[in-house]
Amino acid sequence: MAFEKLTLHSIEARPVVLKLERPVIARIATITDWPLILIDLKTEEGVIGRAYLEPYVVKSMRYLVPALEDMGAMLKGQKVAPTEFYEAARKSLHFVGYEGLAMIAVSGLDMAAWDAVAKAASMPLCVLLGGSIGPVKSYNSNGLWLKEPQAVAEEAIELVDEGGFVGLKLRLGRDNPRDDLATIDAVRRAVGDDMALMIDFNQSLDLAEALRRCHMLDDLGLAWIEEPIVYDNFEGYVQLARELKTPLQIGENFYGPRDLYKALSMNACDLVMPDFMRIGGVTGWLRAAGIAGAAGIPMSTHLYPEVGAHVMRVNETAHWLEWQDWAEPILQKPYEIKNSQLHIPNVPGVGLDWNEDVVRSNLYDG
Ligand code: SMN
Ligand code: MG
Repeated sequence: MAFEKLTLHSIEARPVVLKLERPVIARIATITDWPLILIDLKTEEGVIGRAYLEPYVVKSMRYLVPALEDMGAMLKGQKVAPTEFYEAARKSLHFVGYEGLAMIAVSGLDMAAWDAVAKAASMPLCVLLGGSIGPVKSYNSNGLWLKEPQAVAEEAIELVDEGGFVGLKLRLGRDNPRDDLATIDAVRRAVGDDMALMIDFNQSLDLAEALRRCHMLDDLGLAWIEEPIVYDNFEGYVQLARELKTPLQIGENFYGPRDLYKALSMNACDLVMPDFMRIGGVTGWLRAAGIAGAAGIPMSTHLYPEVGAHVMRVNETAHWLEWQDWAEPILQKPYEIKNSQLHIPNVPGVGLDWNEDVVRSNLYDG
C-alpha cells in the first residue's frame, strides 16, 4: 500500500500562561508565570500534529505566535515532510537571523510536523525513528531553586518521592558561596550519597568568580556543573573544562547543531544538553545527536520531557532526561514516571493531547 501523503492545511498557535507550582528563583531571574504556546499543525487529511513551546518570557508569545502562523500560511498545501519544512522555515527567516525567536518558531513547527508524520504512520515517534518504546533514565528538575538550605533539603526529599528519582538538579549562585555549599551538604544528608546531584548556576557568574566557585565544588562528587557563565562565552568554558575535574555541562542555549559542533570542536564542555526549542526541534536534535555521538559526548535533554523521551531512545550517547512537569496541567495524559524512568505511551506520535478546559481558562490575551 502506498504511503498516504499528508498535506498542510494550517497552523494554530495558542498562547497559554500557567502558574508555576514552584517558582523559578535563579540569580538571573524569578519566574512565577510559565508561558506555553500550543501548536496544532492541521492537515487536509485530518491528522493533527501537536507540540508546545516554553519560551520563558510571556510577552515573547506576541511575536512567536504570528511567526508560527506565517509559517503555516507559507507551507499551506505542501506535503508534510519535517526536514523540508525545517529548511524552508529557516530560509524564510534567514535575513532576520537564524537564532533567537526565529529558531524557536522553527523548532515548534518541526516538533509538530514530526508528530503529524508519526501519527500518520501509526507509530510512536521513537519507533518511527528506528527505536522502540522503553524507559528513559531521568532526573528530577522540578525545583531546588535559591532558597534556604534546609528548605531545599526538605524539597529534595519531596522531589525524590515524585518518581523514585536517583538524580536531582539543584540551582546555585547565592551571594555567598558558603550558602551554596551548605545547601549541597544539607541535600546530601537528606537524600544520601547514592543520589546523582547535578548543579546549575544558570549563567550567573563571571569567569573569575566561576573559576573560584567551581573549584570549591570540585571534590563533592557532583554529576555535573552546568552553565556557570554566560552561555556564549565558549573561550571561558574552555578554561573551566580544562581546570575542573567535575564534568562541565552546557547546551540549553545552543541555537542549532552548529553551536554544539563549535562547542565540541573547542573542547568547551564534557557534556551537552540541548533544548528542543533552540536546537531546532526533532530535526535539529537528531543532527546534533549525530555530532555528539561521533565525538563520544554524553547528551541529556533540556525541558520538553515528552519529545525528549522519544529521541533519547535512539540517541547514541543518551545520558539523562530532564524531568519537569511544568506543562502537565495542559496535557490530557501526562507521561508516567517511576523508578526514575519516564515511560513513553504506546500511542502514535509523541502522545500530546491538550486538556481543553485548562487551555481555555489560561489563554493569554496580552
Ligand atoms: C532552567 C530551566 C527552566 C527555566 C529556567 C532555568 C534551567 C535548567 O536552566 O537547566 O533546567
Ligand atoms: Mg540549566
